[in-house]
Amino acid sequence: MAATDLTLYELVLANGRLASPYAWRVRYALAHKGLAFQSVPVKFTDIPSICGGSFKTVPVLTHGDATVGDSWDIVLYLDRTFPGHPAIFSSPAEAAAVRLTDEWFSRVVQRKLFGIYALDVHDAACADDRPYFRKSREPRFQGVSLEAATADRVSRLPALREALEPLRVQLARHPYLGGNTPTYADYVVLGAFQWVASVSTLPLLAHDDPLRAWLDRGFDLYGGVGRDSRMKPLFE
Ligand SMILES: N[C@@H](CCC(=O)N[C@@H](CS)C(=O)NCC(=O)O)C(=O)O
Repeated sequence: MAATDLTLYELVLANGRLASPYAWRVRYALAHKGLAFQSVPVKFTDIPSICGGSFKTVPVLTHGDATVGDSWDIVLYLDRTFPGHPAIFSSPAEAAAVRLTDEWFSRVVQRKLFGIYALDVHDAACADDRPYFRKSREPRFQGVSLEAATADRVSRLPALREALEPLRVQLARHPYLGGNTPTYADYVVLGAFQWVASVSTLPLLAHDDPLRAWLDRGFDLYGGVGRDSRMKPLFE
C-alpha cells in the first residue's frame, strides 16, 4: 500500500462496523489502486459537522486541501490524482458502461434491498442515530413505521433474487462482473452485499445461489479486506 494523506469519512454502526454500500465501493477502489487511507468513522448525526458542513452524505474523501463527496466523484478523483497506480477505469467508455451498472444497481436493486433491510439498518445504527434514521426514512415509506414497512419483507425476497439474475448470467461467463479481473462494477455490487451482511437478520440468498462463488472471491480480494467476523449470513 502506498502511503498517502487520504482520509475517508464513512458511516459507522453501533458495533463499529463500517457498513455503507457507497463507502465500500470506495474502500475497494482504494485497495484496487493500492492506496492506504485513514478511516474516520462518523454517525449519520455527525455528517452536518464534518468538513465544514458542506456534505449531506458520506463517504467524503479528503486529500491535502481537496475534499470530495459522492462515491462516483471520489473514484474519478482517485484515477485523476494517482495515474501511476492501477486504473479503476481504463477508458471513458468503460467508465460510462460501469456508470450504467451503478445506476441500475443503486436505483433498482439497492432500493429494493432498502425496503427489506430498513429496520435492520435502524437496529444496527448507533443509538444516537436511530431517532434521526427513523424520522428521515419513514417518509420514504409513505409515513408508515419501519416495522410496518418491513413486516411482509419475506414475501419480497423472490422478486429481489430475480432482480439479481443479470449478475448470475454475467458470472456464468466470467469470474468477475467486469471480466477476468475485478472492476468497479464488482465493487458497486460487493458494496451492497457488504452493507446487507453488516445489518441483516434475514438471509438474502438461497443456499444454492450461484452468486456464492463470486461473493467469496470478492470478499477475499486484496487480502480479505471484505471479511469481518461481525458479518451476518447472506445465505439461507
Ligand atoms: N450518491 C452518494 C450516496 C451516499 C449516501 O447515500 N450515503 C448515506 C449513507 S449509506 C448517507 O450518508 N446518508 C446521510 C443521511 O441520510 O443523512 C454516493 O454515492 O456517495
